[in-house]
Amino acid sequence: MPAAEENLPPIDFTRYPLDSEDPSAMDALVERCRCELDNRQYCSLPGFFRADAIGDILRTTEPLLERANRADSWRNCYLQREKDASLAADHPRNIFNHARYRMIPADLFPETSALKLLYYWPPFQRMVAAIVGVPRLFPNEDPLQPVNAICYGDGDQSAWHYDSTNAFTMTLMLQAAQQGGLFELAPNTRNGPADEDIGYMQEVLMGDRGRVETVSREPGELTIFRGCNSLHRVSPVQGDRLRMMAVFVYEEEPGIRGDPEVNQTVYGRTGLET
Ligand SMILES: O=C(O)CCC(=O)C(=O)O
Ligand SMILES: [Fe+2]
Repeated sequence: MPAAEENLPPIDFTRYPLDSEDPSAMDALVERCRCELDNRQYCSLPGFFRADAIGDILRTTEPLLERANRADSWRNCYLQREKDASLAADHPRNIFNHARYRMIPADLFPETSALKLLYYWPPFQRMVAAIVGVPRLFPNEDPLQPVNAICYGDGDQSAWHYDSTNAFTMTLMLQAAQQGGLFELAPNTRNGPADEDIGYMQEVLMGDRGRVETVSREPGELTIFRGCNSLHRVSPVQGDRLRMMAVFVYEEEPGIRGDPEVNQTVYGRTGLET
């Protein structure tokens, strides 16, 4: 590999020519993804990372797990853990689901990790900005939040939830579970925190599958989704193989750091000590 290429993220450039000098090389792909994101609230880029690179990432990520925080709680879709007695028992605010997984924060990954190479690579930031329709994206500057791996073992799952702070979320599948661990999404269960479709949300939270979509996830596949207005979850994992997913968060302005209290809940530490 030529020296100049050594520090590029291991994208399959034949399929996704982010390295091209032709500025129109990505146009068709960006357009397809924009339409998918608008219509379904998610878009997928299968085989985005080369298969050989995924093996290396798994080998270097698994040992970090022993230092990862384990979440294990019952929560509603707003990530709250207490009921609101003033509302009906079947109000979404009072419907609780079990969440259990481990989260590897950004500061445990070396700077040379392929996940960080991708996250900090300007052509990737430009591609994502074009897909989500904003002029520019910036890395999150929290020590813990920008690049994570979320890992689910046998019996682990996430609870139906909204991603409250960001307009979109990006994930890269590293390893699928033997069984289960499906990424499920109910498109447009709300238009925003003040405009929720309570009936539709109740339907999803109480197990009706009618409007729920299962999003295909193959190792190396990148997915961009609007988790802020579409309930989503990871179904229970079965079997010994860990389901491992990289999660990336970009910001629309520079200098954004996380809330230390949120960090304490998610990672078991504030991030202020690093
Ligand atoms: O693990 C996944 O596929 C999705 C995780 C998730 O819900 C999120 O990162 O917001
Ligand atoms: Fe989420």
